[in-house]
Amino acid sequence: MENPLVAIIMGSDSDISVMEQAVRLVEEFDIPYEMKILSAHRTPDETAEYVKGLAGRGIKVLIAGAGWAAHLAGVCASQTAIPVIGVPIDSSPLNGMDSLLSTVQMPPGVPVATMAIGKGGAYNAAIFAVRILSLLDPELAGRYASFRKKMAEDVISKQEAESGKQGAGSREQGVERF
Ligand code: C2R
Repeated sequence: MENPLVAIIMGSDSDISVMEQAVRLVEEFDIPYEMKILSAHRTPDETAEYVKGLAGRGIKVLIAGAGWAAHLAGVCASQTAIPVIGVPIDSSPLNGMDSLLSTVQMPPGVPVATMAIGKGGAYNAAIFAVRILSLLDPELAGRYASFRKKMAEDVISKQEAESGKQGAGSREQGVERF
């Protein structure tokens, strides 16, 4: 994709099923992006070189997802001044609590905007990127306003449908989204 504005990276190809939630959302907003597999642990030199080049290439936001001891987002934040959004991935026997703490507990001075664990966090990472990019892009801000309006309308229509069912004994199970 030419002139990407968002970079989405992850520590392993095994993270793709989670991080594709972020990809889906940036695509929905027509934001140019690039996706890479890079590991601060396994490919430290390649990761540092890639991240140092982001700002010069016009990339505005970096989303970094990793599981286990997830140092990827923090290491990236140490190598660039662009905002880094971290997604802790629930790939380890600790179900992502290890990744959450290693992503969120950055030492003062090197922040990572840390999302929820797993698919919902990946989805929110992309929404957070949209919010950042919207600051300087009124057209994108307008589309994001419509997205929020639709989200509210969906909740209201579900509430109306639910109150119509009360006492009727026809309640279906909610749809699992993530
Ligand atoms: P494999 O499935 O490849 O063994 O990876 C990845 O994000 C993945 O969730 C297992 C997990 O290791 C994570 N990983 C990190 C880093 N590199 C890979 N946390 C890193 O640099 O922080």
